[in-house]
Amino acid sequence: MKPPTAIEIPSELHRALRRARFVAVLTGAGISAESGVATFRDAQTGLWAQFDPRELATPGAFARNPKRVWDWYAWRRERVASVEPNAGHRALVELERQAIEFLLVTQNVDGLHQRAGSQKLVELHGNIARVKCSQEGTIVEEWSAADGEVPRCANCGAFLRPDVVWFEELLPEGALAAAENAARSCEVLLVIGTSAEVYPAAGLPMLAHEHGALVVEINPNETPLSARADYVLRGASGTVLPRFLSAALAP
Ligand code: BV8
Repeated sequence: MKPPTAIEIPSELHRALRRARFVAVLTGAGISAESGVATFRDAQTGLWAQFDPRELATPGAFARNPKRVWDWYAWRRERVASVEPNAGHRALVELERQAIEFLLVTQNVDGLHQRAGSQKLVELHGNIARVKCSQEGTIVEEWSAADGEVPRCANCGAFLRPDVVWFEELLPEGALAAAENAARSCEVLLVIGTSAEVYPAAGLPMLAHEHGALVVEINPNETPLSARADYVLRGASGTVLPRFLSAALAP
């Protein structure tokens, strides 16, 4: 049966969320779109319009042109620092407060979930605010570089890089294991604002489904997950999430 795609939210879905002991959430760039942070699918703006993010977010791109990659992340870091979490991020903080067991698994590197107040959270792809030595992997709190230069590690002299997971890089083991355990154990998995195309994160909804969870997609657009989700709430997370959660969690 094709899942309902209207934004009106079926009462059985409200009941399922109320009854769930363990609620898990997987978010992608779409939940930050209403904060003004471009998603990966959005055309990059301005200087970056000519580049495909997937071409820049790779070890090869950094090896070939460290300055271009460093500058792209510096620009994104500034963008993210200048925006605020939105109603979708805040709705998930309330869900975490009310759920008996809860885990938020995010693919996002923008740190907006933490700034909204989410605590039970794993970052599958790192965090753009953190910078590390590209050789030693040690996190660096402060860095400086001559104008236009890529900063270097004070210890070994290697270039610094953002502490994010690039394509063709392994995800942090602990984060992925926690995400997979949550997918296996949860009764409800909300999949919010992701094109469901980047693995291994995109495999989590089916892992949850195989273990009996109710999978709910919240996304204004169709994705490869849509046809297999139990429910699809076809709308923007900043609008749908607060409505869904206030009705479902109402005392
Ligand atoms: C790995 C951090 C093992 C960086 C990111 C060939 C060679 C090597 C690897 C592969 C290969 N083929 C496949 C792979 C695996 C690869 C992969 O999946 N590739 C894809 C392209 C097919 N994965 C990896 O490489 C991973 N590592 O597999 O290691 C390995 C090792 C070596 C060799 C082989 C395997 C690492 C993946 C992590 C990459 N890093 N981010 C950075 O941010 O700069 S991924 C990055 O892109 C994001 O983190 C995110 O995960 C992804 C984008 O996805 P979304 O978040 O979904 O965002 P997107 O823009 O795509 O979609 C937004 C959605 O929101 C849309 O659906 C839209 O409709 C919706 N939306 C819009 N507005 C709203 C909304 N929804 C709700 N409300 C709204 N208002």
